[in-house]
Amino acid sequence: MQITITREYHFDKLSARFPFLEYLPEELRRHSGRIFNRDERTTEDYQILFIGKSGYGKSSTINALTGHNAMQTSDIEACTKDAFTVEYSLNAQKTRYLSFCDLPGIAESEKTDNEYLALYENMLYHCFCIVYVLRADMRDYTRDLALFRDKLSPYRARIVIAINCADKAEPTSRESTDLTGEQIDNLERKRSSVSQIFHMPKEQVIYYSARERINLDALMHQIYNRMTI
Ligand SMILES: Nc1nc2c(ncn2[C@@H]2O[C@H](COP(=O)(O)OP(=O)(O)OP(=O)(O)O)[C@@H](O)[C@H]2O)c(=O)[nH]1
Ligand SMILES: [Mg+2]
Repeated sequence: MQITITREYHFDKLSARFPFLEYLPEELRRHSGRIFNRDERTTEDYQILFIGKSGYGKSSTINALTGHNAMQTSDIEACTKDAFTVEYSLNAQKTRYLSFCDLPGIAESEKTDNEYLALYENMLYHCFCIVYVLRADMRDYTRDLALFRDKLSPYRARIVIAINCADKAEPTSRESTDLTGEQIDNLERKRSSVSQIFHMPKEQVIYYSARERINLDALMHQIYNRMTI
């Protein structure tokens, strides 16, 4: 499996969307990134990995955060089969990059899981943040908990548990795309229960909707916090 760079932009494009990221390039200077060979250059990459079950919205989340439909998504079948990135150059010399890395989903089949988990392991070690995607309308965490136990436990401080599909939280409303007070109450309860079940601090659990562009600031803010610990 290889990493394909789908899009490349200057970091200004991202900080225009999320102004609180302004000092991220400076703060990341304290750390060395992953050495990456691209074309004839060697660069330092600061990688954010998106992990979770197939169809939970990893690719949609990268599209929502970056504001570009760079990643393919699918309503029907397992979609992402390789590692794909959207990258932001952090300096004028283009030697340092912030990278949003989309990975294939787990729990599609045992065969693909074995293949993908080997890929994850290789990438986890070097990454700066793991966005672990769950869904607001799902509550079977068996596979996710096994992955946390077997592969992710050394990286807990770097993880954001991202509860996607907040628009599908009950009671759903057809009238508006804004969340109702009752939905927000239920999403807050979900945050607390996920935080307990996964033994993660509540601040590292965020709900949002990639489709309806709800709460993306909170998600990006928590990614920023995890990258700069
Ligand atoms: N209602 C709702 N649907 C969403 C949201 N985010 C993603 N989806 C839908 O969920 C489906 C799967 O999304 P993808 O982004 O392809 O999921 P993925 O996790 O990348 O899937 P794999 O590549 O197979 O691992 C698509 O039909 C999306 O439109 C959301 O916030 N709300
Ligand atoms: Mg995908």
